[in-house]
Amino acid sequence: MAPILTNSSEVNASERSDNEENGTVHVKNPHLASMPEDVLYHFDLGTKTHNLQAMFGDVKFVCVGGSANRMRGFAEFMYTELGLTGDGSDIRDICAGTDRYSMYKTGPVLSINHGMGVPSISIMLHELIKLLHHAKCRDVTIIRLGTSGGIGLDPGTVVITGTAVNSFLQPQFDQVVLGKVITRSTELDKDLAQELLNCGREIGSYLTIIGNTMCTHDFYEGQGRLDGALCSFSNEEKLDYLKKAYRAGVRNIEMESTVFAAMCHRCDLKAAIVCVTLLNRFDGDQITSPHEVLLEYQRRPQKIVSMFIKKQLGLLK
Ligand code: R2B
Ligand code: URA
Repeated sequence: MAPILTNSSEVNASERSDNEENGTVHVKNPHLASMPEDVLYHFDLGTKTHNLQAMFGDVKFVCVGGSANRMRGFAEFMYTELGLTGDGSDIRDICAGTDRYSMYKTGPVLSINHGMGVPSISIMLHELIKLLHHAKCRDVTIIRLGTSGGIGLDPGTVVITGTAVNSFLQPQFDQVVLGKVITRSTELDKDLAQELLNCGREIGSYLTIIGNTMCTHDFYEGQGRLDGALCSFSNEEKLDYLKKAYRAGVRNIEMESTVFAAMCHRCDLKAAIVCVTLLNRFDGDQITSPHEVLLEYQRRPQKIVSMFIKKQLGLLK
């Protein structure tokens, strides 16, 4: 059995309190400080080629989500929500030099897409956290806005993650490093989750709850679907698994929450996950709602996050 390093073995107490005091984004990598240049390859940005502090130093909210189009739509939405004037032509893809990720900045809000699954979001987060660090950003809140499969909930319900758990229902993210497993905590900011819940309740036109979120490494077999190209289990076994997850407080399933929570926690970033459910997995596996309905569902987390940001900026009571 591979040795397990726990999160606490990585954390040095003085390092943590330091970060909490000045609010800057700290990378937890001793090698970075001695690098003459840092190329953020998948963003097509770098410390020598770009003045990251001038470009991003005022960022306070980072919103991430899977699809590039959805995150562009969110940036356009925030542009009007924040009352930014102009023709919107300054909403341009900062990462236009690469087709890996798209990034938009509207005032203090950065919107970035992360693709599907743990490896894709993890690469994005490494470069994003370094970017925030190089740009000397302070007091940053990061929120993932996503889609998910619901468990025992009507489609369209918004789930704010209480705890992100893995497929074994454990509140941890296991990263293989140099052939060994490092286990990291998936703790999220409880106050932030509550504030987002309050925004959802204030909007009131759909149900918003706090529940646990299960993160899997596959959309089909990994989420207990019977409709993939491969399936090795019965409908009864599938339902047993989903019921077990439900009893453990899991209310939705997606594919990025554990690594998102773990990396943000390790770097002292205040983080939350707000996902809409597209279907109730007790009722089926296929997503059959019309396109327009799904688009409206996907705007629900955006409205909650927008209200939260506006309240934080004093634009709303
Ligand atoms: C939710 O939706 C995607 C799969 O359809 C995945 O990125 C996720 O977490
Ligand atoms: N995204 C997922 O990961 N699972 C679903 O069931 C729906 C969206």
